[in-house]
Amino acid sequence: MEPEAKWNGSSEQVEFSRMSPRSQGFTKLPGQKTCGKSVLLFTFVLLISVALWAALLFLFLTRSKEIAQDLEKLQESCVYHNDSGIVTIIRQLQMDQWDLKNDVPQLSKALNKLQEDQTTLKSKASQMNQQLDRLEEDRTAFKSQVLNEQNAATQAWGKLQEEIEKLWTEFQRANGSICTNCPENWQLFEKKCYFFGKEPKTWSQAKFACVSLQGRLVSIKSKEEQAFLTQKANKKGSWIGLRDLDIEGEFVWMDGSPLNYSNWSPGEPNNQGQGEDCVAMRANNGRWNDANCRGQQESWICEKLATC
Ligand code: MMA
Ligand code: CA
Repeated sequence: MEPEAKWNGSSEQVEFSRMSPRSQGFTKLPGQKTCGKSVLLFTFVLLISVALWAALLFLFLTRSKEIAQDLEKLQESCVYHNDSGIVTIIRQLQMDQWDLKNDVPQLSKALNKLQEDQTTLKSKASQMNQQLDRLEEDRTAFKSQVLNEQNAATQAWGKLQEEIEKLWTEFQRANGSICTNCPENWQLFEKKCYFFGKEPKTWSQAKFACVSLQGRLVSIKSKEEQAFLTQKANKKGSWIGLRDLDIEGEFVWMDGSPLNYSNWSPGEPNNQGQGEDCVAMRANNGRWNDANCRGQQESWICEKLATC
């Protein structure tokens, strides 16, 4: 910068630029003095620029040497760093990879073993399932066998009781201690005779009809007697001798005995409409229902003791 400023700002330069166009150029220089000055100036400028160029070259060379040294150092440091850091990591990774490679056969062996175990367990599970199914079948079969045997035993026991009853009745009859005579149109069951009304009546009408036949509306004391009456009623709704006239819900037989055996229809007695105090056997199955005493039933059943 400095040499340039000197060059531009010099008095010779100013003077040179003030010269007329005719006086410019060496050949037409007006005097010896002016030519000498210019040569001096030119030489001086040349020297200065050579010096400057030399300085610049020197600076450039020095700087590039420094840069080269720096680069070398940097390279060395990189290499050094590579060795101690990245290379170590790479080595570690390689070792890990090696270890893993070593582990692979063991792992695949273990996997195979596990697969075998799984297969074995699966087959064992299916065997156990089969066994369980068989056991379940056996249990069901055994249960139904037990139930069958139980039913058979109950039936046998019932039959045996019937047989004993019959034998006992026969024995009493033979002995003369049991009466088996019933009037015409009355039917004998054990010690009693039964009459089955042929026309519809209210409960009171039925009661009087029985009395007029020297009997009373039937009292049922056992399931055997009930079975006999259900069968003989022949699918007709029939009044029986049971009512709760005095105390609601307290049913009493016409013979004055309490209600021990009963054969109510499901949901009965329900005293429907608060007006059901008399009991009838249902037509379809003979089971009992409390009904309105003033309503009619197709039939009614009287009883009396058999005579000798
Ligand atoms: C009838 C009547 C009742 C009996 C009910 C059962 C609707 O009334 O027979 O005495 O309890 O049926 O549903
Ligand atoms: Ca009822």
